[in-house]
Amino acid sequence: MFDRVSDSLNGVFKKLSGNSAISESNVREAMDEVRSALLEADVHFEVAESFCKKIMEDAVGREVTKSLKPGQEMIGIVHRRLVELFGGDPDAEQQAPPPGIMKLSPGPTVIMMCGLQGSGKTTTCGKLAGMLKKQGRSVMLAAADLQRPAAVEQLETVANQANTELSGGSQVHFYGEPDKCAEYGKAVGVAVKICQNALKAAREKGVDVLILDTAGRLHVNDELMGELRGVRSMLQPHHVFLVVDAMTGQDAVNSAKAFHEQLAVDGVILTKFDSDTRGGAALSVKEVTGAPIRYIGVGEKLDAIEAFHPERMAGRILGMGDVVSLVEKAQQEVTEEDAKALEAKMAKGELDMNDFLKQMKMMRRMGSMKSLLGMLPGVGSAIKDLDIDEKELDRTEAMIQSMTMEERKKPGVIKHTRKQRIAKGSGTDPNQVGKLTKQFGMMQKMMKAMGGMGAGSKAAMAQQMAGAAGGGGMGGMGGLGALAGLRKSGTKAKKSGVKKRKPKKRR
Ligand SMILES: Nc1nc2c(ncn2[C@@H]2O[C@H](COP(=O)(O)OP(=O)(O)O)[C@@H](O)[C@H]2O)c(=O)[nH]1
Ligand SMILES: [Mg+2]
Repeated sequence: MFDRVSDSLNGVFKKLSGNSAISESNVREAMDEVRSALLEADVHFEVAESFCKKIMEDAVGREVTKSLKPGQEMIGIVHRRLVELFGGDPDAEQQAPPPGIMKLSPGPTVIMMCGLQGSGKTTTCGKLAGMLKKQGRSVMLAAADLQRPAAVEQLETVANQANTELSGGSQVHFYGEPDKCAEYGKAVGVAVKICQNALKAAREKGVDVLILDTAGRLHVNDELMGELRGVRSMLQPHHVFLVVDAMTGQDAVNSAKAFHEQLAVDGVILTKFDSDTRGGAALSVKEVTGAPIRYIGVGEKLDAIEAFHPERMAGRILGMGDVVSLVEKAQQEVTEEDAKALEAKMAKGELDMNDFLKQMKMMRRMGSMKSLLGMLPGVGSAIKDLDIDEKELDRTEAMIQSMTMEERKKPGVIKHTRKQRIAKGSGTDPNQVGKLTKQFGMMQKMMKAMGGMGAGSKAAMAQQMAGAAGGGGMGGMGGLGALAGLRKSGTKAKKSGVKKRKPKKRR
């Protein structure tokens, strides 16, 4: 998402490192470059302008701390301003956790979703429902988009998917009146009526959270805004979330402004963050609309949603990685005992293909290999052009699954005829099976060596291995080693992964 902005900022820091102090002329030159990079990333021009101006003011005339190079000093300054740009507090000792969704008793907490057509409202309803379900809260999704019966059906499908695909105790209910679509556009207030009926149903069922999936249009217009204002004033939702497609850049920001003026939204959910866009919307939306980003959508699947942390995002842009998020993801998947057992096995070089298969499945539930590796400090930029083939992982899984338990424990015993059978069973060829067992042997040795290493060198090793895996082979196997230790070193990473920079007084 922020590749180009990241590159340009890092280029500036590198250049500045050659100087003994930060002078007005070299900062001015640097800021010209940063400004162009931001504009090129489709950042709103006023935002780019004020961002660079603030950094100039922070930097000029500041004596470089003895232990820091001017480049490093500048990273600190830019990091603070990025945190601020995303709506965080750069002076806070510890960042406040992102505000969650209100808990009311008796419920329900009412959430109204709004946004342009295709921005991802319906999908995001399902993602929020899944997130709440994980927290043990019951949810009702209500179809208040009556433009087409298909839109009502889509929400019902999403609610069913959230129930079947996502783990967690509570249920996701659905409320819809598809037959009312015929009245839409003729009678005023059909959508409002349905929302009221849904609220009644939600109260009767005693659900904790009611989410209203409202209609969108291709562009902001009075009719739509009138309808949405009606829903807002009659239902008095506790949260109004605006869903914004990150791919639409400045247009998205302009429409967000219009929505916010009419509906006073309390947060933006930026979708399609996984796409290859330039990041302009993400960098401008808070400054232009005043509404902070609360969640980001990172894929089409229902579990592809993350809470937005300004400080962590700033860290990702500056190539500092986001170890904290990675640790949190790992902690959701691995228990403490599992992690300990695994680490002991790894240190002894006893990790077998069964453990490997389990870990690989766990990791793949956390996200794509590239997105995970990108969260390690310094790795993101190193692998950004790398094409990590997720299908390679499918093949690896299939090959291991075609092996007997004995073979998984000691891949060395696999001889030629068995290789052929495994290849047949997994739709691969014997050479690939041979390559897998050979590489696995190598990895076992490497893991043994890694047992005694610190976290820093593990990350460096993971980076190296990711590079090696890029050409195919075991595609990203290297990341596993580094990830396995995360659970245990979680607290440590929290302290050292994303550094807090104290504000320094200007002279
Ligand atoms: N890659 C990606 N696609 C998304 C994301 N959120 C939504 N989409 C896709 O965007 C399209 C429109 O989504 P939908 O929920 O129907 O939008 P709505 O018209 O606002 O309700 C669908 O194809 C979704 O799968 C996301 O975070 N990442
Ligand atoms: Mg929809």
